[in-house]
Amino acid sequence: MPATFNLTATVVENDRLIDRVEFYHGLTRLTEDLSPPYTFEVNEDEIGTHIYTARVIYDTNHLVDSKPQAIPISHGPYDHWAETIHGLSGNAAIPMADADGDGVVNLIEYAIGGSPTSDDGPRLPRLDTDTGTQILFNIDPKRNDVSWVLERSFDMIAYTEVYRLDGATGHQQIMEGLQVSIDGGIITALDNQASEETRVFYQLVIENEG
Ligand SMILES: [Ca+2]
Repeated sequence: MPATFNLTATVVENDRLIDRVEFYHGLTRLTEDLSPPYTFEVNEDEIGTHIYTARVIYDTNHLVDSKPQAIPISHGPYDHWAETIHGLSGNAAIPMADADGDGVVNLIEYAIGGSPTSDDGPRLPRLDTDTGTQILFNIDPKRNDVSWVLERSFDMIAYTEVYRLDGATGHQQIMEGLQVSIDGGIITALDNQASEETRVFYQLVIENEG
C-alpha cells in the first residue's frame, strides 16, 4: 500500500520576486510550482526513509533550499496505524511501547480498537457477574495480523487457553464450557466452569503475526 502525503512549502517573500518552488526527492526533482500555495502530492511505496526538500528560485537566478524532511515509509498495518494514523515515531512507535502512559502497550491498543495517544481503559477486558461469569473485551475486527487469546487461571500461576480468535481467518477455538458471542467488536465469553470455583482469573493475550 503506497503512502500518500502532501509536501508543502511556505515562502516568506521579503520583497523578493518568487519565481517558483521546486520539490525534490533526494536529488530528483519531482515538480515545480509557479504560484502559492506551493504543494505537491507524493505517492511513495518504497520502504525506508525518504528525504524531501523544497527549493525556492527567486529574483530570476537565486535559490534557497529548505531543511531536508525525512519521511519514513513502512508497509506493515501496525506501523501504518502507529506512525501514519497516530503520528508516533522512534521508540514510541514500537509495539511494546506505552506512548500515552496509560498502562496499555501500543500493540494491545491496536488489537482492541484503542488509541496509542488516549486512555483505553473502557475497552480492556472486564468482568460481569450479573448472570454467571462473563468476560468482555473489545477487538478491532479489521486487524488481520493479530490473534486474541483469552487465558484462565484458578491460582494466578498456571494459565490455560480457553478462547482464541484468529484475525487472519476469523476462526475461533472455544474451550468446552465457554459460550462466546461477538457483537459490534465486543466479545463476550460466558464461562460456565468458573462458577464452580471460588476464585478465577483471566488474561487477554495479543499475538502479533506481523
Ligand atoms: Ca498506551
